[in-house]
Amino acid sequence: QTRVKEVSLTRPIMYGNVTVPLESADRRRDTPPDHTHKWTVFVRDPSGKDDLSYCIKRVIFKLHDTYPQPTRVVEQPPFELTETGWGEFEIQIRILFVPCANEKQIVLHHHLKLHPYGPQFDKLMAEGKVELTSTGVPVAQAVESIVYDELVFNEPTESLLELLTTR
Ligand code: SLL
Repeated sequence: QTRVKEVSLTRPIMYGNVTVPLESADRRRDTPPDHTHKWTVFVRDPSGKDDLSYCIKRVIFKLHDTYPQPTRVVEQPPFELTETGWGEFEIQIRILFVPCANEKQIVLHHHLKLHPYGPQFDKLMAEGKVELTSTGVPVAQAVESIVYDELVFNEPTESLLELLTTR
């Protein structure tokens, strides 16, 4: 495929996870009893309006080895995966592009966040907005860790240029 010289294209993406406490209604018969949270890891268009399948062919999420079949392949949008668990760990996110892009796959690393902590949480605590259990532990709440990023394509193929500029 012909590459277009001296052109560099960027495609904004967002990736990360959202987490909620695992409610009893969400437990399935095979959910391990020590699981406390339900989370979704994703790669998506930042605006939420577009789906990325015109340039992304597949996303492979590699989970912690404590999970059965830790390599999870998502072949179509939405490129996301929902699981339950008890612990935080690093998720490897491998992005493969459509063949006509002729681009190397890229690997992102995302630290799965389950627990509330950090400046935002400290502020809520200071303002007395966090409900505590009788033992002084914060009542589990929705948590997220999301990153905005840009895919950069240097000297894209003509097809990729067309794909990215006609949207
Ligand atoms: C650690 N960071 O250092 C932790 C590992 C592993 C989390 C966290 C569930 C696994 C399952 C799960 O939440 N694993 O029961 O399928 O040890």
